[in-house]
Amino acid sequence: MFTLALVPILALLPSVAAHGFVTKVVIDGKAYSGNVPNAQPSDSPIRQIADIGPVKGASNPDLNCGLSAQLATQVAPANPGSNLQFFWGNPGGSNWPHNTGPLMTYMAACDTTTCDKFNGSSAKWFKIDQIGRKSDGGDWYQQDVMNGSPVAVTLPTEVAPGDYLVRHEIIALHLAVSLGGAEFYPSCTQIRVGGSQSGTPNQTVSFPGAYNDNDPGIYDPNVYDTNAPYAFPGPPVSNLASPADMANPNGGDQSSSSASPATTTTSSRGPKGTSTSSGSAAQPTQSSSSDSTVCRLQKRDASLARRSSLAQHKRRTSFMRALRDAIRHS
Ligand SMILES: *[C@@H]1O[C@H](CO)[C@@H](O)[C@H](O)[C@H]1NC(C)=O
Ligand SMILES: *[C@@H]1O[C@H](CO)[C@@H](O)[C@H](O)[C@H]1NC(C)=O
Ligand SMILES: [Cu+2]
Repeated sequence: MFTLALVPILALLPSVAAHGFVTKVVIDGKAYSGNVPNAQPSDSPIRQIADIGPVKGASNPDLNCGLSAQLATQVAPANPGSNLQFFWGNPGGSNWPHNTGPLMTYMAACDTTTCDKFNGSSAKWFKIDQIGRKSDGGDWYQQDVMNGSPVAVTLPTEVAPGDYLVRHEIIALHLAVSLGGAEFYPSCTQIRVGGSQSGTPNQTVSFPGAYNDNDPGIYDPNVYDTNAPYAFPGPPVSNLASPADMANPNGGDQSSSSASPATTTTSSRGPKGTSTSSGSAAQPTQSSSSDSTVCRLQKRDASLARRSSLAQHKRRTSFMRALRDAIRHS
């Protein structure tokens, strides 16, 4: 009771201690290190950002690829259906500090040039994955990132060959009960897709442009209410997304674009398809910063709320899944 009473106070403290960046991307088992923000860069396919802090504001130009993102020197080989794992952390080696909000991934063709020369501000992005809360409880998948797990994403199996930026993004919503409180953490990785497929996206967006500060999934007074469905910002998941990434088990996406058979390959989905943390028992590894204290308390808060809503939540989720399957297979 004592610690729960502290939550509103701690939430008011500036939490500058620990944000984070993409420390590593693993593509089909091959690891590529990200450059520490603002440090002397070395070769990488991950665009370096200037700071571990968030991008604030949906119309901020840095929403494109992160704070003052620089072109990266490498373009990493990949293929349709490749498995990508995004590792988030801190320059000091500690884990990602937040646990509330969605994880989303976009791609954009680098068009007329190779990706190491392509300015993403003109990129036409399509969404290939989005995950929010887990189907089996109130925790967000972002909790797994806080616990040290990577985010696993499968490239579209039909995507045409060529150079692409992969824009992987965490939106941290722990302060999103206030307008403008959302923290955006986009990161861009340059890849070269092989193969001979011919798929193209049916719909693309720009960054900035795709989000509005008033979007329900960005300004979200109900973000700590596990009963409230979450509305992902941005476009629906593209027609091109891999079937393995269509398994959005939860999150309240109102479209049928995230429909999936319940049997979708969960084993390869890492933090998305498997419950690497069972929720209330796990604790973040950091111990000293006020930021992680806030996160820990909010997590406790969320797991209390979850218990009361779990049964209802499960019923609704399985109903929605069945409905989506029916639509998808009709
Ligand atoms: C892209 O172009 C914008 C506008 O000219 C510029 O501010 C930004 O630094 C460029 N980004 C890269 C990665 O070159
Ligand atoms: C593109 O495809 C997705 C997934 O099937 C769908 O949800 C979306 O509405 C489509 N967009 C357009 C503009 O047709
Ligand atoms: Cu932060």
